[in-house]
Amino acid sequence: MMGPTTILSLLAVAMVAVDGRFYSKCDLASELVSQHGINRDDAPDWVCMAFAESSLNTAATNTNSGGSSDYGIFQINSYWNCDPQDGRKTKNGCGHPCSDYLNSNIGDDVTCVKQLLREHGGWGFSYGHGAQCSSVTSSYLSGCTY
Ligand SMILES: [Ca+2]
Repeated sequence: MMGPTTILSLLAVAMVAVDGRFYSKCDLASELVSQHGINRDDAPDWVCMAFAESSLNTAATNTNSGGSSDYGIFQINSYWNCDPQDGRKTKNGCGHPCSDYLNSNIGDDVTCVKQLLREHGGWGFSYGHGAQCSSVTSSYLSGCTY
């Protein structure tokens, strides 16, 4: 059942999607493998993580309790991994303005997540992956061609 609160939050997500794009699971898997060098065997983890973090919306933003924000399809964090360009000094580990992680080109987003995977030795940096994807298998993308 979708109550009024659910419908309002869906509208809120839709309104910030103006310059972004909603992927399907299959489209994202296909693009990751064919254009961004992701191993086919790793595609379920990537797509599940993105779905958990953003519902596959490249324009998704969320504010964290500590005051930082998360950006885009992989919810890249403004304190650690991008520059919010609002005067705050941040670590900006991936070296991009956070706004680069809200558009429909996910190439730079993928590059940042690849860097995080190397630095952390796996998906431990992603709350969404830990919560929903730790036992994901290829069946997550059954029916997809990728
Ligand atoms: Ca981007």
